[in-house]
Amino acid sequence: MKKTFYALIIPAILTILFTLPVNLAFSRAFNNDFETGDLTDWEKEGTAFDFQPTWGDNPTARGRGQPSQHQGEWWLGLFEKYPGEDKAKALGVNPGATQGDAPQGKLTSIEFKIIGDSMNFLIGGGNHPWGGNTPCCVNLEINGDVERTATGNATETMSRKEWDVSDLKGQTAKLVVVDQNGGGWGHPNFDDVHQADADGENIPWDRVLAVEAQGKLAVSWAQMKKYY
Ligand SMILES: [Ca+2]
Ligand SMILES: [Ca+2]
Repeated sequence: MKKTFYALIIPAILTILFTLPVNLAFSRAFNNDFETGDLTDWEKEGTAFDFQPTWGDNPTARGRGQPSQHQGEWWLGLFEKYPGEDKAKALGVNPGATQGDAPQGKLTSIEFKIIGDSMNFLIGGGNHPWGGNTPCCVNLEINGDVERTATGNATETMSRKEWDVSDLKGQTAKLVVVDQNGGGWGHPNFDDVHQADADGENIPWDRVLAVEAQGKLAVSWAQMKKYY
């Protein structure tokens, strides 16, 4: 009787021990909306993202007359320089502070599998398309190729745009926020990106990343070590 008990219980415990941490690790969410208040899951280059994400409706705080219409509390507003009360205090800046258009750089997300039919996101800022000399945009990259791209419409106010990605299903992609423009309206705004199913329902990111985990690692070891 005792032998049977151990024969059953030990493999069960081992199974739980070996599968649980893996499932926990891969069922985490993606910082798709910057509500961590930092750039977790994203890698920055250049200086444009040094004070991102930005907190609250900073364009309104500076009297711009173009409310950001961001999701939650945090978003990428590359003209702004208000990275929340604590960081702003340390920087000696007040609500409404700006860094302007001059800084440039790019921000690249972790990789994820495309499992939805579409992707949607909030975008604003400059209208300098990819392919021009000084782009300011958000790109969907697969194997280094830009498969989809979007820009703002020369207003700080973000609106929701959508890409049809049904033909890209099963591929591994990443998002890249590009600021290669130091002139007028030389900044993108971005927030709250999702994949959606054929009915237009957003797919939770933990499900997207879990699918990725069955094939290859959703994040690099360097990123894993950073978050766990
Ligand atoms: Ca947000
Ligand atoms: Ca810029």
